[in-house]
Amino acid sequence: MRAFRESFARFIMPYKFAIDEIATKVSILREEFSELHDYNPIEHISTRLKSADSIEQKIARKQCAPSFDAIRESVTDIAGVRIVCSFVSDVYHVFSMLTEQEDLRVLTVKDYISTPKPNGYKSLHVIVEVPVFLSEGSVRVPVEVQLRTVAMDFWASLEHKIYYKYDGVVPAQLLADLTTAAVTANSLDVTMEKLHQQVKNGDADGSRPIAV
Ligand code: 0O2
Repeated sequence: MRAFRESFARFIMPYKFAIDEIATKVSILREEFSELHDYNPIEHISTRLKSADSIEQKIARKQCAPSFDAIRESVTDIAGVRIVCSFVSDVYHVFSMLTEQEDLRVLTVKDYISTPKPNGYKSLHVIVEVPVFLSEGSVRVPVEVQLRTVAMDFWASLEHKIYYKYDGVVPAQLLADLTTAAVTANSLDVTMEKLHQQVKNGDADGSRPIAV
């Protein structure tokens, strides 16, 4: 058991460092925007390292062999970073600024904003591979970056809590209400984006625009 724990710690460590690398990149963008521009597209960022239990559930679902090599190959969201932006346009802007960085390699992109999940879930997911420099050389580590607006994040965190509370078997009425809430969140995003563009372009009342 002790040997397994040590192997697991060695396995998980690069994922933690990869999260640190991405979090630093996002912090740099955020700070640069704060210093040089009068507007910041990033509201907040959070990170999570998948727990051993959660990895176990995922490999069971994916029918992946329980070896570290197989897990490394097929579970690409052990390291997770979530970036929450004010507006939908910011989500795509931050996505471009991040994925255009030369040391990152984009493995997959899932755009649940342009194509939401049937339950209403919206978010832009990208798996990027980041180099991590260890004492014995460098390794490339996948990180799942989720980018979404404040409204999408609000909806997704409540939906996540409800899903866990009911252990995945959510009553039909609650599911229907959640879908309605997703439509409302989307309509808020559309309105906020319109207001943001109006203020940015200075066509709200003809006065000099300030950053919002
Ligand atoms: P947790 O607790 O966040 O770690 P794949 O990894 O591509 O084989 P998967 O996992 O279906 O398959 O990939 P996908 O669709 O990109 O989803 C990965 C993560 O997105 C999930 O991780 C959630 O964080 C989030 N997500 C996806 N769908 C939903 C949804 O309907 N509601 C909410 N609230 N979040 C969602 P985990 O591992 O499931 O969970």
